[in-house]
Amino acid sequence: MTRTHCPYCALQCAMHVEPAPGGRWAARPADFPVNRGGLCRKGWTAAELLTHPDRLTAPLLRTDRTAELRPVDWDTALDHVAGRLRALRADHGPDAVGVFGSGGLTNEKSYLLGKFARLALGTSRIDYNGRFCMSSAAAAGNRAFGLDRGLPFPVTDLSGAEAVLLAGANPAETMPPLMGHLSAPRLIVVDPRRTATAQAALDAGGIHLAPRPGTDTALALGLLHAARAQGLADEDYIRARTTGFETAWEQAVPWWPEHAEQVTGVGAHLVRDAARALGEAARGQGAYVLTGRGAEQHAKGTDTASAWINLALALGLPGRRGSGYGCLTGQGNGQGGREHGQKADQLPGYRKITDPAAREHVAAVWGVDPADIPGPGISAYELLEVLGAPGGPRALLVFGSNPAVSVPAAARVRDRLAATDLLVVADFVLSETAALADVVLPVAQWAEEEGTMTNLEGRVLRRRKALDPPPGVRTDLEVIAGLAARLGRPAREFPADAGTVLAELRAATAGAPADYSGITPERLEAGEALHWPAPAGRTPGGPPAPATPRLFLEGFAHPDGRARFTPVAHRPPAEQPGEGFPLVLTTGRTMGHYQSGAQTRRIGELAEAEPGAWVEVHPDTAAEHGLSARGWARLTSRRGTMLARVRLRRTARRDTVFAPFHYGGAQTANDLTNPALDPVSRMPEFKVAAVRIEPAPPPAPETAPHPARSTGPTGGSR
Ligand SMILES: Nc1nc2c(c(=O)[nH]1)N[C@H]1C(S)=C(S)[C@@H](COP(=O)(O)OP(=O)(O)OC[C@H]3O[C@@H](n4cnc5c(=O)[nH]c(N)nc54)[C@H](O)[C@@H]3O)O[C@H]1N2
Ligand SMILES: Nc1nc2c(c(=O)[nH]1)N[C@H]1C(S)=C(S)[C@@H](COP(=O)(O)OP(=O)(O)OC[C@H]3O[C@@H](n4cnc5c(=O)[nH]c(N)nc54)[C@H](O)[C@@H]3O)O[C@H]1N2
Ligand code: SF4
Ligand SMILES: [Mo]
Repeated sequence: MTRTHCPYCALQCAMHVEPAPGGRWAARPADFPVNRGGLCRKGWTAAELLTHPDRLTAPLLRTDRTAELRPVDWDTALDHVAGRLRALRADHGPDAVGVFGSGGLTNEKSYLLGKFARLALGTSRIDYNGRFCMSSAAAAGNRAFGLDRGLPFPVTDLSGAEAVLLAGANPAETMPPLMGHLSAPRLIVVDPRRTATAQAALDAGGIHLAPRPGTDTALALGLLHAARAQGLADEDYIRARTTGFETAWEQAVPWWPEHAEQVTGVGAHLVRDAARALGEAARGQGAYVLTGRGAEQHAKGTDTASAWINLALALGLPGRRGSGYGCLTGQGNGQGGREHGQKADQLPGYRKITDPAAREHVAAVWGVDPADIPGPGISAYELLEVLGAPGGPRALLVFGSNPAVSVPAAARVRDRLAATDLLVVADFVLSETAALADVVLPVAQWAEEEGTMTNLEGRVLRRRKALDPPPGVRTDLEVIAGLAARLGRPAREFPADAGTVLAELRAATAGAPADYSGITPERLEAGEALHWPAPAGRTPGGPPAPATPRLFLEGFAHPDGRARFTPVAHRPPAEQPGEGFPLVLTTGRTMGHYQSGAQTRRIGELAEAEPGAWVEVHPDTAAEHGLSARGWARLTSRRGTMLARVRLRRTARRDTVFAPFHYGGAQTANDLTNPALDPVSRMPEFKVAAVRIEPAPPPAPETAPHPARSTGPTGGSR
């Protein structure tokens, strides 16, 4: 029995992995303050994929895109990749190669991948799927507090609060064990849909605000207006701990609740009630404002996150014990993944790639000249959009993402992936993206490797190896090391051992905002609560310097120690419903599937419970468009179409439909979504697209999202 953490979301529930009958493995919940012995359905079934027949166990290669992928040995695969990369670089320069990483990768992998891109490939073109996830909240957090750590406090703090406002988060489905910490007497859920979370709030006497998608900025301005009008702004805190309130307030002045109602559709009385509940809690037992992807995944996501932060600041929440603002990070290592250099503009430890002192520090650790480190690259969608285009990368290496399903305007992006000269995907199954690749590299899964993950509260955790990977499979670190060696880098620069990489990561982040230098294997092994910054060194004559479970209690990370209000104005979504596209499509998650579904669609119990895409529609809207309950519908936006089964919901907004993005083939919600990008974070507008909907015949079997279509030699059908 090995204690480790779940492979999926940022809660990183603790689990034991142990052998089960028939050569299989099982996951059982373990005690840990975050999950308190609970797991969601995905966690319980996570071990099933370890021995799944779809598991890839040999590299796959084709030298011609019209040919089938064929199994080859590792030397053949890696030699081929390195040879092609060298040739493309020689012909088109180092930026002809792009790298696409993931917030699912361990800290060690994120770090080594960033170093690999900059040193072994010499490319600036690296970015990752966290751009689609955390970037707006991270940008807003940096702006307000001078530092971005999703939750600047442990989740257990939430239990003591009197009110918690969740803006665009549905943890009852996306992080079920978190609900155990959301026992505040006043839970306020902001979501266009009556989600399981919104229902839980209502059942417990809380409030559900259901704005039109894309109008959170107006709603947050309305709440700020209502809170101050009711005398609930914390004027002392504003004076002592912040700057910029007056200009931010000017933006809120016109947003009396009746005005906010016109834009958001949320009744003015509810806006006042919610403002009062939150403001009174702030003066009582404490209050929290938490944002999720519903508020952030917009072409104005950074400003919207700022609007929610402004509300929290006006009520005096951040940097106070028992109150606060936080963003609920999503992927398993969504936090650590955004700190260690796979983001286009970043070096390890949250250092800026444009900062000469940062470049110098990291170059010294890497043993290179600062001038050898390329400058900033371009953001995830922009990187994918120019693949194979003049000046764009001609090759792409993908580690831990399935963009063919998960990026906006996905059909267009699949064309770009097909336009590359070389597509290399490291994965443990033949994802939709791997199926398009020239080379697929089969890698080890979570329970087969060592490493560290940083959960949503900034706590660094050990991922432990419970079993050996199947023969023929390598770890991501071994793959990176193997390629670097073939590109002429000395072996010591790219160690494949996670412990060695962590030691280097600690040195590279020493003194940085996300300082991991005190995160030693011994302290991790002892189960110490290591929330970064965790600087090396000892307290005088005593134990190691403490880590930082709670940030900002003494002051914010700006030089003057004050938090910044950001003046934000409401602006409409990039695309409005209108002629030919009368409805708003918003997208997100359902309990039983994870992200692009590459993993969870292969797990029997989950696939049976949620076999295909569905669309949530109000019965009146369904009648108006000729749809019947459980019948199939075709949704069409300016970018593409999808098929989904109709689910009628009386609680839905009449102007909005919702579909999960967990399916591929003809059921790909992202074929419809809008790649309009936020000007600061470069986050796409996943949460608002104008669509029409009509009845449709069921999808043809070959376009159904394969639960487990076996392709390649190692596949098998279930
Ligand atoms: N089951 C499951 N759990 C997961 C994941 C998964 O794929 N499946 N993924 C993990 C990851 S990476 C992430 S990022 C998190 C995401 O976790 P959440 O943020 O909770 O997930 P979403 O479903 O994307 O979005 C939350 C809600 O936003 C609402 N919403 C849509 N538009 C708007 C809007 O304009 N304003 C507001 N206020 N709300 C809006 C949607 O109706 C949805 O219910 O979940 C993590 N956990
Ligand atoms: N419409 C819509 N689209 C969205 C969103 C939305 O709300 N709506 N949310 C966005 C968000 S928040 C996110 S985070 C993205 C996520 O979307 P993706 O980036 O596609 O994430 P996953 O589906 O988790 O893809 C992970 C892939 O990598 C593999 N994998 C998992 N772990 C590892 C590993 O350690 N190493 C390697 N080499 N491979 C691994 C898995 O098998 C899988 O094929 O989707 C975004 N897309
Ligand atoms: S809530 Fe997240 S970490 Fe916990 S078991 Fe479910 S998927 Fe895993
Ligand atoms: Mo995410």
